[in-house]
Order: sequence, then structure tokens, then C-alpha cells
Amino acid sequence: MTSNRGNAMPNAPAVARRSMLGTLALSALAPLVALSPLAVLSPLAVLSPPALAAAATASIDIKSFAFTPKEITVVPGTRVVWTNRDETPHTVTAADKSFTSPGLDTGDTFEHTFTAAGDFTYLCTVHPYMTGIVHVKKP
Ligand SMILES: [Cu+2]
Repeated sequence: MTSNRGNAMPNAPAVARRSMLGTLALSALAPLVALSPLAVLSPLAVLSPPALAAAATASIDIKSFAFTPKEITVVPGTRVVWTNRDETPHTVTAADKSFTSPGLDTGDTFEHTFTAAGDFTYLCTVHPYMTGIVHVKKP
């Protein structure tokens, strides 16, 4: 008989604990919502940065009718920024047309974020002999 009582006992407190936690969670959140919407939003801000922190930026100059460096290797998620340093308009256009810039004047920039691994050849459509390649490799 003692074993029956022993089995029955743990169930009751467990249910009580569960509903008490639910009540505690609600009462704990209520003041935050009421007093400070920022306190509720901040956990989201804490969750987002790791993805952004992993993102890197690489720069490529367009000068003297060439992409410099002509060849770079980056990790997925890297934002590549091209800057036209020439007096002549150039474009940055993927060989597979997956991205393309408008005509870039002196000082103009174009950026593309490479998310997938692979080798991406690009060129200037005005001067197709101007080519470059971005290797995207997982670290
Ligand atoms: Cu060009």
C-alpha cells in the first residue's frame, strides 16, 4: 500500500509545478512588456549578430583596365566590393550573369555577397578582356 501512495504522490506536485511555472513565466514577462519594449526586443538583437559577425568584406579595385586583385578567395557570406578607380566606366558582370553592375563611373562601387561555394568568373562588359575570379570556399 505504501508503494501505491508513493506512485500517486509524484504526479500531483509535477502538475502543480508545471502550472506554477506557466504562471511565473507569464507574470515575469508581463512587467517587461509593460515597462520596456526594448527589454523584450533585445534577445533578438543578441541572437542576430553571430551571422553578421561571420560576414566579411573584401575589396577589389578596378584600375588601369584591370581588376586588382584579379583573383581572390573568400568564405561564403563574404561581401565583395568593387570600386572603379579609372576615368573610364566599367562594369562587374558575372560570366553566368548571376550578378551584374550598372556602368560604374569613377569612384562608384558595386557589391555582391557570395553565399554559395564555387568559382565565380566575372568581367567588364565594356572591355571583356578585363576578367577576374572570386573563389568561394568554406573555411
Ligand atoms: Cu571596363
